[in-house]
Amino acid sequence: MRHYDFKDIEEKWQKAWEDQACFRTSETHDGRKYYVLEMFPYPSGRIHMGHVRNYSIGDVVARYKRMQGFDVFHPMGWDAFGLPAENAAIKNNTHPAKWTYENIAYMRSQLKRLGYSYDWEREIATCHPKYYRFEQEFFLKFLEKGLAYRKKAPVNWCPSCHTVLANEQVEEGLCWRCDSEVQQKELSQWFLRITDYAEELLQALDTLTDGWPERVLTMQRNWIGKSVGAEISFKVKDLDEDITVFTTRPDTLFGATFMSLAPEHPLVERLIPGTGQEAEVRSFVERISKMDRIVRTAEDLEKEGVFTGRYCVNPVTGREMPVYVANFVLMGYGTGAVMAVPAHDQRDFEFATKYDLPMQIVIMPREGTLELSSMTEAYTEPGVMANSGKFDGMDSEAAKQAIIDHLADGGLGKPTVNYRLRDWNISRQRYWGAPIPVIYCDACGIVPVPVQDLPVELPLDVKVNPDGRSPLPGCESFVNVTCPKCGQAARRETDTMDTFVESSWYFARYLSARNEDAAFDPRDVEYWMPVDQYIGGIEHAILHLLYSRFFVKALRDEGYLNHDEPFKNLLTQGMVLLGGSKMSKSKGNVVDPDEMIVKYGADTVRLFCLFAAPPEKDLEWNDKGIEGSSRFLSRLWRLVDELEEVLSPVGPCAAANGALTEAEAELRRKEHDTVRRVERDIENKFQFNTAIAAMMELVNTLYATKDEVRGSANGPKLLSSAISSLLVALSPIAPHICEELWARLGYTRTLALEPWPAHDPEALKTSEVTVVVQVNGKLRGQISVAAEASSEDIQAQALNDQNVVRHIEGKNIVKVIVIPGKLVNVVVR
Ligand code: ANZ
Ligand code: ZN
Repeated sequence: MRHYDFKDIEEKWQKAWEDQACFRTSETHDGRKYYVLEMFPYPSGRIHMGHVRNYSIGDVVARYKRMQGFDVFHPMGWDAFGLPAENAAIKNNTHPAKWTYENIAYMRSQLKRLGYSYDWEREIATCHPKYYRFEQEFFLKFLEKGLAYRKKAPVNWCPSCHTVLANEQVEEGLCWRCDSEVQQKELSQWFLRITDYAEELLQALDTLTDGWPERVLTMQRNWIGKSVGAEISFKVKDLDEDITVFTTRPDTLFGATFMSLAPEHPLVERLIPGTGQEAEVRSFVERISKMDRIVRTAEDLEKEGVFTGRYCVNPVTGREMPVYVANFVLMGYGTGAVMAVPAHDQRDFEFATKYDLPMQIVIMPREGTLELSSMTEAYTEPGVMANSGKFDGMDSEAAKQAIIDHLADGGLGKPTVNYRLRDWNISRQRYWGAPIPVIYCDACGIVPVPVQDLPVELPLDVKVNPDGRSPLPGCESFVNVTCPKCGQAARRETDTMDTFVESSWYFARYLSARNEDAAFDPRDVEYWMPVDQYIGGIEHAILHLLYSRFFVKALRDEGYLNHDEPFKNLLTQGMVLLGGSKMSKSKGNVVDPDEMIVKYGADTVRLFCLFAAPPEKDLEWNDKGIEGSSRFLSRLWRLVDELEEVLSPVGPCAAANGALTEAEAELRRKEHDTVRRVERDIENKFQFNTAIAAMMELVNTLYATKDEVRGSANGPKLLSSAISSLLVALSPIAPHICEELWARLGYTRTLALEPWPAHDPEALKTSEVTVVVQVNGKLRGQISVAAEASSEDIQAQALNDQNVVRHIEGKNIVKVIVIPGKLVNVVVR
């Protein structure tokens, strides 16, 4: 009896795979390619259980697809720039680079200890100049094309991180990292014009419906936020000014009774002089501009405003409309002006009620009527046009277009589409990021760094400031340069790029990870892209996945890539919970993967992660569960140990010769059925948990039949075949123990390189059994059915039996009782 010494076994096979370069990517580009990718980790220091789960899922997919004959690409790398490195450097008095590279080294060793089948030759770290050099090149291309631009903009400023945050990094008004309240500030920033791609990003989601979770598609659609409507102009009375609004409801134009402007609207200052309202308006504007944008868009915000003292004119009714400044109108959306229709818009209704402004009903419900005196809220549904001149009686949906056409004739309106999506602010006032490759020259202005001067290397000989401010502006050797255009003294940009830029193209860089001349080799791109299966957390449903989609399209248009979407299929795995909540340091409910590997071995940890829940569901960590997984592997170990002397390398799903006894047939049937089920469950949305359950059943059958079978003529071969099939099928999940037992069966070729066995449908057939059929308790027939037939099949066959048919003819079947394998009783009246 040999002991299951998982530590030695796991080390031994990890080394064997490495020595044999088992997972090296093929360079021949002549197979059926399959690119499986897990979201790369931030090198925070140690991997956590969420990583283990994510990467275990990916590894099973990679190993399984290899066995299925696919040419698999399975790389790993590090999302290595970012704030935590700087914070850690301040705290531990070290350098962000040192901290990052040490973390990478440790985490790489952790991943290796888990036995993941990565091609480590393709490893990338985004903080390496050989990586971000190409990112700087893309930036220069984008700049040339106008896809990157600089503008002064109100930005989200986190006072504690000393940096600007993207909209996506602000969660309910708080910094996503440190939960500080985010402030608004005006700064010159670099932007990527993702809005140029808004329509394509939206439309192309329809091409992903088969491969992406519906939930993620919906989140992206909402984030892009397309609104179809119109822009309509209103003349300001007594001034030579127009107010243009964006509306999704041109059908309500006859009911527009006042106008609401955003406090930041540039017209405000031009409207108020001489009205006597100046002071009141200015103090309101000042107060509201300081308020948080998120708070201002909340539905339950108390609507507030002030009259500007001016009126504009409704272009269809000629009615004068008082112009207000209102807190709920935002400058960043539409035109920053809203035609207020209190009868049909809830915010306008609340506002009009508060300030006693006129209302006018212009849409009637299709059934019944509306009355102003009894309205307690706006009527926002479509209906029939009323009080709208020649449009009266028309369906309001049809009237939208009719009114736009009517306005267009007079040049007062035009159809418009608005998107909620904003351009992507990529400027960060942080040190540990990729430098933005531009130079500011007093004479020449903004000068791009010539491409032959790339990379603009991030200087490493700096000390991080204890208060977190970037050391770059104070780093003379970095900042002071000569202008590439005129040769005069000039200054470098000291902002670095948002780390989401690095993760927007890393999946393509893996293909040519060591190519120093070009970001991508077209032949690699052509063959390997897009990623066939991407796996990661739902928290990236918007940010990372939308930016990556944008980058692929923008790089395609620059001629770097030749496909439209980066990720064909997406699996968002659930969280790992302990005690019902997400594992986190702050809650103190963390299970450390290292400890688990030491205690149970990598195979058990992997097995548990895959067995405890289907991949997209949350997984509750529990000691009983991992003990159970550990016991299963020990049970498998003992089985092979006990049978070793009768086992030989006959191959999985080996042919059976001659007649089989009942026990032999049962074992063979179970073997083939297990191969079939594992394959089916993996192919069907990666249901590893049910696949594992099937393999556990096979182990039970092996234990139940082994004593009877091992001595028979066919026995040793059948046992060898069944165990071989089991080892092949289990090896993507628990690869080390399977390799070890595989070798003990006498195989000399590495299991990782074995093809997936083909089960024999003939072997699945079982003998027939006889079932008696009663009608109202009296024996009326006998049918012969397959032993594994379902109740439905048995019932259908029973009701078709000639003799049974005679006894139920013309009667009502009240119910049918089926006892599979034995009896059917038909109750009739
Ligand atoms: C008149 C109207 C009548 C409107 C009505 C709605 C209902 P979505 O669908 O989100 O795009 N709006 C336009 N710009 C705005 C801004 N900068 N700040 C706040 N609100 C703004 O919504 C578009 C609608 O939101 C527009 O249609 C406008 O109000 C308002 F019965 O115009 B509507
Ligand atoms: Zn110059």
